[in-house]
Amino acid sequence: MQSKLNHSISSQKAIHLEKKYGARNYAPLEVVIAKGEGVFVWDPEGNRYYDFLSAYSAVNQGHCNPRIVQALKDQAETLTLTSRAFYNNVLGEYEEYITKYFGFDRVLPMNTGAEGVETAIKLARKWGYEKKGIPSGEAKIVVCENNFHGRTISIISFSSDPDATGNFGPFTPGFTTIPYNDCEALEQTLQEDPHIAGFLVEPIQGEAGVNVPDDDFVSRAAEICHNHNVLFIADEIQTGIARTGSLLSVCGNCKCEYHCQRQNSYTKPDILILGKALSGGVYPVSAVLADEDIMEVIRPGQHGSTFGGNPLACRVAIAALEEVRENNLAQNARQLGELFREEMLKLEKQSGLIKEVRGRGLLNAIEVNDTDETEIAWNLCVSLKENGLLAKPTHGNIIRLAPPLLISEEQLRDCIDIINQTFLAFEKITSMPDG
Ligand code: IF1
Repeated sequence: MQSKLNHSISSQKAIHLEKKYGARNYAPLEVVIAKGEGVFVWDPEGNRYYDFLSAYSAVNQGHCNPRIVQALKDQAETLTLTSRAFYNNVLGEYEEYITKYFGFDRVLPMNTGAEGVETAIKLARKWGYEKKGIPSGEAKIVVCENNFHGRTISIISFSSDPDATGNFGPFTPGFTTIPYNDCEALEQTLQEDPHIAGFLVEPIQGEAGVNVPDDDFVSRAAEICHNHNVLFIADEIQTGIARTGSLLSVCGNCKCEYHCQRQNSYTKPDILILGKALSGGVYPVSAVLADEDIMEVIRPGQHGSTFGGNPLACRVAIAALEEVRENNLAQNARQLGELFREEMLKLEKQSGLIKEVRGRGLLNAIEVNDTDETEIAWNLCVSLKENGLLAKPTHGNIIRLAPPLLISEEQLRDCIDIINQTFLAFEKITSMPDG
């Protein structure tokens, strides 16, 4: 029997207020979250749900992770923000920690993922002019169709999603688009255009619907970039921090828990962009990592941010990364991800609702046999919610399924049962003559 959460307004009131006073830039599932702990969230009425979105892979370490929250509390009572006009006693410690953790010389700390991507674009362009010798103003960045890298004007300038670009022009020039997972197109583009500074890519496309490329796409793309003196820029904002079963998704299928420098399956990006779970969902923290020969092109006064690298963000990020390592979250994501896809493939054989199951680690998706009009995926998510599991469709008919990485096998099997029962019951109802 659930018990109402104290001091919270009702779900109905919360939805009413958002609809009355908020910009309409989202269309949420009709559920109100008032509390989060680990893999669970609760609504104001005390109903408990498994969170299978994880705030778009920001709470890999679980909601309100105790170690991360404690780090936030301790630092919040000591020093929150100094600006970079002065040194502080935390940033250097964090910079040493994160550069050694991921194996890079230097880090440029920012706040949101989009700021990290913008920073990487500026860094690549400047490197292109000052190191590669691209003529001033001519630098190009190659991106992939169906990319998602954020919502700023420059980033949507290279989006292929009409919802992301419609009536937001004019757009930033200097981007060339190729199909995703197409190394031949990348090779041809880099051969034809000597002014390419970088290739910006998601190792797995999240928003596009968990598009998993060929196993060798990342390593081949990086090699093609290096053959043409082009920077390989990995956007691991959603796929990184253990989400896809290794510390970074560019670690490929290797079996190491953390970094794969010692394994030949690791493709080290020239520029690595992190965000989301870099803070465990407790605070906006993003980071751009690169080695000295690239990062040195940014000099004092040429880039920055008021909150970038603030003491609060640094302490939270150290705790978030410690949680990943000490709880072997990458290994858990890999092992439970294999179990999850195995069970979903069994459901696919039983259910006509499922077109495809795909993913890596605990970043998975079910593509529903659906047309945009029928909204089957949306209605399935409503049924999942009623059965105690929260997920949301992306691009109409794809249900992304991404629980916090500390989920146990017992909890995951509980969720697999919920998904199985929901899909089979839904199919029975909708297949009835008046369904
Ligand atoms: C929304 C999903 C979208 C990202 C990658 C950069 C960013 C994101 C690979 C920007 C952000 C968020 C944004 C949020 C929904 C969610 C998302 F894929 F995760 F589901 F949109 F594609 N690179 N992704 O995934 O980071 O500035 O948001 O911190 O905008 O609706 P941000």
